[in-house]
Amino acid sequence: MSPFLLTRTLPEDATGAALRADVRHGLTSASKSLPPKWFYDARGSALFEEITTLPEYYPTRAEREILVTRAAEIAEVTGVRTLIELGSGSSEKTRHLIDAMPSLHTYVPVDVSESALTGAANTLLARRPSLDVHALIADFTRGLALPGTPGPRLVAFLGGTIGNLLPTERTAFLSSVRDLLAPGDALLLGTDLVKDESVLVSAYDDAAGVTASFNKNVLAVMNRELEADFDPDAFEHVAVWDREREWIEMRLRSTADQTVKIPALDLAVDFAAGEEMRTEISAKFRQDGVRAELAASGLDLTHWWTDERGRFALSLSAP
Ligand code: AVJ
Repeated sequence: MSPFLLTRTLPEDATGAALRADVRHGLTSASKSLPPKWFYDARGSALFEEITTLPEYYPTRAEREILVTRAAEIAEVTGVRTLIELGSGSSEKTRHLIDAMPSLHTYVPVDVSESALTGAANTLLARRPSLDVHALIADFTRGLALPGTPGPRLVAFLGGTIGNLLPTERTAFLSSVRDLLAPGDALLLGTDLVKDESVLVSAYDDAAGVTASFNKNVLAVMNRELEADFDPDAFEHVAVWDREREWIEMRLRSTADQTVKIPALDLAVDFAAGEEMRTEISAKFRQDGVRAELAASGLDLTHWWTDERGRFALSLSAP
């Protein structure tokens, strides 16, 4: 058996402290918001997996199509020996990449969820017992310390999750990734593309209401972790396309005047009827914008692949 290592770079209570800080900051601001990372407890992660199977939610299928079609080419042009995957989750799509990478020596999945990491590592090791897996429990938006592994290294950030960051956060994030790369290394980035508003809005407001449940799950997370008393039935799911900034915004709209208590923060938060709190942005991209954002962080776009229907892109860039 090859080694499976699990390294925790987050202190045990880092998550709790970050949640408290984010909720206090987000709910005491003039326009209320919460960062999307708090959707993903066990139920939220399961709801997201369900979203990826919905007819309206095309990004996962479109990205998988590109990975299946291009995996051999990606392996060939990168000659990758270490694959580092940020926000690896279940690593389901990564399987296609790994299967096409005969020279791969080490896989470094990085995620905040320990259970996702061990589950994914077990599945991959069953398929490829000779692979070294060094999983990192880490928040990749807060600077990464990577294990010393053989190059060339490929950092993969899939799913379009970069779209959850604001433009200034994206630049900071891409620059920190750039700083991890040596000559010969590369970044593989998944970005959802700008398209018809109706297609975009449906993807974030599905007929079965799964995305609505996913959105409201952040209320359940605050109820459990902060002893808050949010009533999920007193909020409505909203998904809107911001055509200037080219991002989808998910919000929760209060259906009544109400006051929510958050004892762990010693806080009471007033919501007016109709008031909206932003829970996620999901930016959509164009090739020129991706190229410019990469360049601003010292990365050169070298390859651009889309699915047949041009809905989603994978780009390869190098320092
Ligand atoms: C996992 C961040 C890529 O933004 O499309 C799905 C999350 N939110 N439906 C996205 C999400 C609503 C998803 N990412």
